Amino acid sequence: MQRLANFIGGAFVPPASGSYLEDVGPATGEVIAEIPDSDARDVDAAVAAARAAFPVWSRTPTEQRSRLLLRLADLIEQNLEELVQMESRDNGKSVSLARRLDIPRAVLNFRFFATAILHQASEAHVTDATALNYTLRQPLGVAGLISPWNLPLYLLSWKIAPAIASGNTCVAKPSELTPLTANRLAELSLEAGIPAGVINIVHGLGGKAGAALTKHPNVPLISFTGGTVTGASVAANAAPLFKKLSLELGGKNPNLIFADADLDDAVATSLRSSFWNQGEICLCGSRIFVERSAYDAFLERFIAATKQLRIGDPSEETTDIGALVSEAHMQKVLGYIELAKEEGGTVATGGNRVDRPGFFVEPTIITGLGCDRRVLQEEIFGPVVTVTPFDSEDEAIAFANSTRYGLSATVWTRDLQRAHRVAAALDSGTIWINTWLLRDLRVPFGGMKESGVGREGGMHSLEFFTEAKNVCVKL
Ligand code: TXE
Repeated sequence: MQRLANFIGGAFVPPASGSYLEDVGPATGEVIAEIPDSDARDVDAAVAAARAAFPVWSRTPTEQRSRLLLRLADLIEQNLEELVQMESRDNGKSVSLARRLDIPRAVLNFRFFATAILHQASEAHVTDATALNYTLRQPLGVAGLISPWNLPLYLLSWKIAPAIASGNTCVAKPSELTPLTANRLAELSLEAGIPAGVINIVHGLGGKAGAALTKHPNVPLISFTGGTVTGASVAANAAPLFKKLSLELGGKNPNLIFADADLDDAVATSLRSSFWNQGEICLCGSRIFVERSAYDAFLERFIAATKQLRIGDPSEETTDIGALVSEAHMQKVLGYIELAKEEGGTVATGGNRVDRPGFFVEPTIITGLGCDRRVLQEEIFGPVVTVTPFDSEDEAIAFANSTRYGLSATVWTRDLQRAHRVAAALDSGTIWINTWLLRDLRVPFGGMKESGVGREGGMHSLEFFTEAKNVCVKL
C-alpha cells in the first residue's frame, strides 16, 4: 500500500498528526493508498518553506524560470502513460480520456505559462510633459492553491504553472479524493530542478488543511476550484485578511440546439459534453434545450447514441464511461435521479447503478421536466442530463439563464446573427458556438453569478498572480 507524504521544502515529510486518510479507488471500492491527514501545523511548515524560497525564486531571471517549467512539462510528457494510469486509478475516469485530455493539458499548462512570461507586456502612460507612469507587475509571495478531484493534475497544473511562472512560490492542497498525480508532480518537480520550497504540496481534508491555508496570514492570494458552497467558505475565510481571490465554482450549463443546427454534429458533441468524465466536468452541458421542431429527431438520435456508450473498467481502452469518484458522490447522483422521477420526469435511458464493484452509474437522460425543477436548478455533477423543448429564441435564452450559475453555455445554430445575438444574451463566462470544450489558453476563463469570481487563463492568470503597481516619475 502506497503511503504518501507531504512535499515541503523539497522533502517528503509525514503529517504532524501522524495520522492518515484512505484513498479509495473508484473502480473497485478498495483502498489504493494512504495520504497525510494534515492540519494547520503542516500548512504552517509548508508556508514557511514557501516564504523562505520566495526571495530567490522571485528574483530568478524570467528565462531561467521559463526553462525550469519547460523541463517539468517535458518530464510530465515523458511520464505520460504512468500518469494516465495513475489518474484513471485514482479518479475513475477512463484511461482514454486521461490520455486525451487530463495529462496532455497538464503538459500544455506548464508550457503555455513558461513561454507566456517571456512575452508579458506592461504599460506606460505619459502625462503630457509632466510625468511618466509605468505599471510594475511583481509576484505577491506565497500562493495558496486548492484544486478539486474531477480533473486532478489538469487543474492543479492550471494553478501551479502561472503561480510559479510569475515568480511566486506556492502551497497546493489537492483534493483528498485524488492525491496520486499531485504526489508524482512533486517528484517530477525535484527532477526538473525546481528549487526546494517553490512548490509545496499538503494533502488532507478540505475543512482542515484546506481551511488552514485559506486562513493563513502569510498567504496573500488564494486560487480555488471546487464547489460553490465550498467557494463561499473559502471566500469567508479569505475576506478578513483581504486576500486576492480567484474562485472557479460549479456550473449547470445550458446546451441550446436550434432546429437549423447540424444535428449529427450536435448529437455527437452533446454526447461528449454530457457524459465525458462521467459528467464530472464543471463545463458539461447538463441542461439540453432543443427547438421543438427538432426535439423528437434529436432525442431519438441522442438516446440511441447514449445507449452505445461502453461503461466499465476505466483501465480498459474501449471504456467510455468509468466510475464516479466516490461512494458518496455516486449516492448523490443516484439521489438526483430519484428526485427527477419524484418531480415528474421520465428516465428516457439509464438511471441505474451498474451492478459491479465500484461506483458506476449508467449515462442517464431525463425528459419532461421544466426549468423550475430542482434537477434543472442544482448541479448534479454526474452522467445525468435533461432534455427539454423550447418554442422561441427568447424562451431558449430565458431557460438558459434560469439558474444561479453562469459558467459556460453551448449554442448550436447555423444562423450567424442568431449565434452572436444569443451569445451576447447568455449569462455565462464561456459560450461555445457549434462546438464544446475547445480551449485557447489565452482567453479569459471563469464563471458569472454563483459559478465564480475572477478570470484565469492566459495573461489573465499572470495578472491574477502578480500585483500591479503604478510608478509615476515627474519629468
Ligand atoms: O469540490 P469541493 P469537489 C466544481 C464542480 C463541483 C466541484 C467538485 O462543479 O461542484 O467542483 O469538486 C477543498 N476550505 N468544479 O467536490 O468539495 C477540497 O479538499 C478550503 C468547478 O472536489 O469544493 C478540495 O481540494 N478548502 C470548476 C477542493 O476544496 C476546502 C472545475 C474542492 O473541493 C474546503 C472543476 C474548505 N472549507 C470542479 N472544503 C470550475 N468552475 O472550473 C473543501 N476544500
